[in-house]
Amino acid sequence: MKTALILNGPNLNLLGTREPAVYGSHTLPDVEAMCAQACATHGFALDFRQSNHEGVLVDWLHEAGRAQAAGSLAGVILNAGAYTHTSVALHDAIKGTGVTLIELHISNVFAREAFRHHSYISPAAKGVMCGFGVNGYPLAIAALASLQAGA
Ligand code: CA2
Repeated sequence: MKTALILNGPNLNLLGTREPAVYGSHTLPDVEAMCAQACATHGFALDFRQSNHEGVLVDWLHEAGRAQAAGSLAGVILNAGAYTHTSVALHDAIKGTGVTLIELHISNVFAREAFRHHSYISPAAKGVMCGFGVNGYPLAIAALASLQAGA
């Protein structure tokens, strides 16, 4: 069974505590439970992580690249939070490892402030999903399953 690695960036540990109009009222543990359900449906093992530190996310992407090369990882779903809009290091880590990655955002970043319209992740991602609330997480897992199936 291959693993789906779900990485969450800065401040996503605050999910459900503030800004419910933008991000909804589910907490990150709620999201992890939704992902566990979706992974069970699609035959993936789940590895779900969050960090507020850019370098930790870079290290996790390197680990993911090695795991995918070894055949144990299906791919990564990354909600890089605000690092989406700032991080050349995350862009380079995705490109450098060649890992299959789906970029995910809870909110529709294109309907928000202009500084959220540019992503350093998108050019290195296989696909991008945003604006579906936390339901985007299980939807991205389904997308990863369709990529695995060659669809
Ligand atoms: O919509 C998304 O998922 C974002 O990646 C969330 C980031 C934001 O910087 C991106 O532009 C879009 C922010 C995550 C912070 O989440 C919070 C949740 C609740 C309370 C405070 C922050």
